[in-house]
Amino acid sequence: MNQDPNCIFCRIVAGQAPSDIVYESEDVIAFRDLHPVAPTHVLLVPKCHVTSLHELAGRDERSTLAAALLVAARAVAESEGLGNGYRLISNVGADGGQTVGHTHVHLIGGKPLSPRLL
Ligand code: DGP
Repeated sequence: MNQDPNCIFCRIVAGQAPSDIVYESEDVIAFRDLHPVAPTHVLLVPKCHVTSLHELAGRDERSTLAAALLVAARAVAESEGLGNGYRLISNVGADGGQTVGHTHVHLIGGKPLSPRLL
């Protein structure tokens, strides 16, 4: 599996950095964000190092990893009791506000969120 030893999320995947893991499958890991913005704030992360969702969509011809991220989102939403709904966000690149260069989707919920994104 493609891994980058300098990437903090690769280090979490490898068990070399601490994290609060809430879900794991063959291809995806999910752990609580270090700086939560809502009662539930979980990061859904492919185990292999791909820099962004844009990059992943270009490589993942059968959408296997993209689908695995959505399956993970559903599982985490269920286990976190988010029956009233939640939000998925993926920041892509510098203008998208991405600060960690390893694909991740934020799952945010546990309170009513504004319909306004910005
Ligand atoms: P983004 O801006 O979309 O790239 O979000 C990156 C998120 O990753 C940000 O909300 C904080 C979180 N984060 C950064 N470093 C760590 C870490 O070492 N552990 C955990 N759990 N979260 C981290």
